[in-house]
Amino acid sequence: MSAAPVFAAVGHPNKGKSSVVATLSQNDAIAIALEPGTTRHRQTYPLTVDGDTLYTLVDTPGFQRPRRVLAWLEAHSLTASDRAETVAAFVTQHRGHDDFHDECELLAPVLEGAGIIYVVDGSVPYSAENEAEMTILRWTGQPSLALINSIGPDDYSDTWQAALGQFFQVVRRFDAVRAPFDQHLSLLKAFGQLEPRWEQPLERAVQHLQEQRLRRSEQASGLIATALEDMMLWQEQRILTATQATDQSKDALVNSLRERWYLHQRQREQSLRLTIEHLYQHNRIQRQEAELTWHSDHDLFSENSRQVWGVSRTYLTTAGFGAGALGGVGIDALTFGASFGTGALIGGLIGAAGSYFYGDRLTLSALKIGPLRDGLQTASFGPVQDSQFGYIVLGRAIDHWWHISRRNHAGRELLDLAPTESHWLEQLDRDSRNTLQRFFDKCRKNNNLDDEIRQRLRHAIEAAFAAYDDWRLNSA
Ligand SMILES: Nc1nc2c(ncn2[C@@H]2O[C@H](COP(=O)(O)OP(=O)(O)O)[C@@H](O)[C@H]2O)c(=O)[nH]1
Ligand SMILES: [Mg+2]
Repeated sequence: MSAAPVFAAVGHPNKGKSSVVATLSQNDAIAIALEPGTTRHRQTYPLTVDGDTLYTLVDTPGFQRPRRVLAWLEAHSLTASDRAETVAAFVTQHRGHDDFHDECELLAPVLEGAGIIYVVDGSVPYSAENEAEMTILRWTGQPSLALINSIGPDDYSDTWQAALGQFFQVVRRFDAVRAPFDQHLSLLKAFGQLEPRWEQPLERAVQHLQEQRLRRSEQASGLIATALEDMMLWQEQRILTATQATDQSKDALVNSLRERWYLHQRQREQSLRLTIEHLYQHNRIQRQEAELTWHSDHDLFSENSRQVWGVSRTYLTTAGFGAGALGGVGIDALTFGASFGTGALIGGLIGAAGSYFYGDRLTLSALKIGPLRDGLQTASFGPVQDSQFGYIVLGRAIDHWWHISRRNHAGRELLDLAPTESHWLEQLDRDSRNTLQRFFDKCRKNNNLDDEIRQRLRHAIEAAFAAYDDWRLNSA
């Protein structure tokens, strides 16, 4: 089998080279900075699936003095056939010199056989410096493609396209921050077409990446199902001494258990999020984006969360109960949108607005105080009696998964939570909705959950992933 291909991202400083490398190698540890010159030495980032390196990306410093390099090359080349050797001679002669440090760093991997990914910023005009860079790269004779990554609002990509087309066999627009997964795969396929010895390893890479993506979404549905079960069944418990049990008023005890119940649920949701982020190799989201922690408006128990992810009372009392739930009206008549009227599923249309904290309106099963044993008593509180809570947890979990699974590793943007006119559940098939409702019901009654309902829940969540995706695309 051929060795895994190596690609070097090269170009001007500050045009998105490191961003392209981060995205294609699924590595969010790569330095991406506002200041040019963040990358002083080349760095190698392998993309590994199941311990198998599929390809390697090399991040390089940008060209500093391309026209002087080209002048040297032209002065030292005798014929067209010695050009690659001339570039190699340049690097040998200038290695260790301060003047051409960056050029040597970026040319070395190419001379060692790396494919070239030339990254330009389509939002600034093409310049003579670029022409020198492209000429130098062409002289290396290595397979190459050019990516137009637009950083700013202006668009010069048409002139770029024309200019790049004269130097590179393949020219693509590629937004390092937003390019969807399919575009990553399509870049790999394009490289496979450029270089016969890479065709087979890159086909394999595409296949592995597709399998990995499927596997990850299956794992994600399992993680969400487990978290949902934990959170719906959670009982807060406290051991009381006989004196505590008599001294403390029941209200105070309930309040303190309730506070602890909120805290536990927030932490459980947080740990689910971290696990999902790590599953997709996003290890630094919390640190890079402190604002992202879903405080205030985005808290699990905020009114805002209830409005976006909760469901209407009508939905709660009908879904999952089958025909006849509404006094003879068959469930089939309850085609959402049509019978309920637009937005009837949206929890926000029903219930009080204005209160910031929604959590105190959740019903939890009554406080239970166990029998006195050895001077101790167990007080327990929960589980939650409102299925509404389950819909909020689920909606938030799927929304988070959706952002993370589509997030490029160059992404440094906040995760948004845009308000919409319709509820995502409207896109979910009836069976899956039914399963969800049945699951929440069983949790509420603290019935034994068996493997069958767990299995069904996982399938429902997988269906919900797809439904959610449709909803996002349609409401964008
Ligand atoms: N909006 C946007 N910004 C980008 C994109 N690619 C890079 N940037 C920003 O441009 C700057 C330079 O990117 P970087 O990858 O470090 O460039 P390098 O110096 O060529 O490695 C950083 O501030 C990036 O966040 C992109 O596709 N869209
Ligand atoms: Mg860089």
